[in-house]
Amino acid sequence: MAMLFLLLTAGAAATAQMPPARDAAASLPNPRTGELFEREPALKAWALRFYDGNDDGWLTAFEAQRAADAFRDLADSDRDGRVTTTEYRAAVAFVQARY
Ligand SMILES: [Ca+2]
Ligand SMILES: [Ca+2]
Repeated sequence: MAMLFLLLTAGAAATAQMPPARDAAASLPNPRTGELFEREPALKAWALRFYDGNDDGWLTAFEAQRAADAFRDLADSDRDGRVTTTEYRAAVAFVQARY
């Protein structure tokens, strides 16, 4: 539980402090981003709840990219810029438990 709390705290802080666009390349939508959410229903529900900007029940490429960026920040608990399988699983479990 302590790990999950740290994960939440780090993720929330990182999201709050994250500049709108870190760099131009990162802000371009990745066509494969949607796969992250299609593969994991809990993540899709989370993404729709917080990143469906126009509330139409669908994630556009831009909405999905914002959600994926936020998820990566949340999942990357050691802040090394990469999400390992372990970090990914922990973050999915966190999203499932919390949302
Ligand atoms: Ca939408
Ligand atoms: Ca990491």
